Amino acid sequence: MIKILHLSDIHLGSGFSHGRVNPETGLNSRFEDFVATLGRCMDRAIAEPVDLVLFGGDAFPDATPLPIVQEAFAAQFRRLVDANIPTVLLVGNHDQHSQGAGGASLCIYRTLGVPGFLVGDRLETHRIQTRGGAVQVITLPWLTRSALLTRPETDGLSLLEVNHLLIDRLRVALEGEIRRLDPSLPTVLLGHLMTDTARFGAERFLAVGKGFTVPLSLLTRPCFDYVALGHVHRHQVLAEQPYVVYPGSIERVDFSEEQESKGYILVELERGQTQIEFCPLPVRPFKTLRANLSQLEDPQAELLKLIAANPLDGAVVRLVYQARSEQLDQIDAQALHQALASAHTYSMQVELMSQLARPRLPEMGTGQSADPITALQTYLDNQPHLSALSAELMAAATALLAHEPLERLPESLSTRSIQPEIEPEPETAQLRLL
Ligand SMILES: [Mn+2]
Repeated sequence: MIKILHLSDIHLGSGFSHGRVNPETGLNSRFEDFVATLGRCMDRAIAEPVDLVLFGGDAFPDATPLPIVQEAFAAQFRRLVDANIPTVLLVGNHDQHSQGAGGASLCIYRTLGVPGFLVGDRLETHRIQTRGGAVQVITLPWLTRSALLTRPETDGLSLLEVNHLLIDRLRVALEGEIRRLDPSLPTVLLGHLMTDTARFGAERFLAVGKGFTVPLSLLTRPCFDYVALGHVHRHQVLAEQPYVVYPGSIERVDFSEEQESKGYILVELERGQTQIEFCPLPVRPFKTLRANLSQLEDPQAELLKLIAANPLDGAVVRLVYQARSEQLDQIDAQALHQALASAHTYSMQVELMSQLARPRLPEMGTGQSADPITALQTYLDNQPHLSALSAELMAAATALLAHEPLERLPESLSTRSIQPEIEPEPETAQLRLL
């Protein structure tokens, strides 16, 4: 049996806006939180001790972290070198350099020849000798289109067709690695990727459009004894035969992770009978307090009651309230600051009711998708002042999408002036303590 600690999505150096300067160290408190939490993962790896540490990618917010951030990361992982624990560092999308190949923030560990450290920046199989025996680890870093396809291959293809082609290429490349595996050894696939069945956290917004989605069926192969994933910040177990697991991020990167438990995975790897355990980390709570004050006589009392009803000690807090503009005089900001003082940091957001914009196109709300023609038709249906032009606009759009050259601009479009309806943007007053 081989004991593994699997952690992912450290994002060291992010979330500074939720911290404050520690006067004793001069450092941002959220940076100190992240370092302490990473330290707890290392403590556990060494105390067990585990035979292998797998890092699932996204060490930093980008490929060029500040030296102090690099140093803190290195100082923690260095402890594994001292404890003779082999470690695989996988390259995530945030670790890649945006231009060309190489240059990922983690490649320095290979360049320096750190004993026992492997960097996974390509699809490759590593055979690693551990105290618990030999293990094979296939590294599958975040793949971009250029890693698998050349420009002429994708010319003229739709995004969907490109994604199908990418998956086909990945399937072939992965098959090549699988055929060279030693079937007598336990095997781990370590991948930084989005699967088609993952429940998204913040990464949905961070990574949109930059990568592609890998079908779970590509990962649930009987040749794997554990599939260690990174990328999605919310911990989840996607399959059990074999286990396919996102440990999630080790710290809350932002408020989208307010409700998520944070932790790492302890794995007991054995051919056909792998066991896993999610180990929660005691991370700083995030707390959103919401109130709609617009119908209330005494908005200040309501806010103070809301704050008092919630334990905020040491939490990163945001107070979001809706109010009418004439109510703002009734709100005593100084008293709110005092009431929120036990929070680690806090911010306040006011949403002014009278100015709240109506949904521009209710038919096109979240979760809806439409082809361009349907979207344009919906837009025109909602713009009465354009109704006279609607037919011509639709015809012109249809021609454009069919790549038919427009002989000339429809006369009405070139001569008439169109007055767009101007909607006020929602007015949001923001107070944020850094
Ligand atoms: Mn990622």
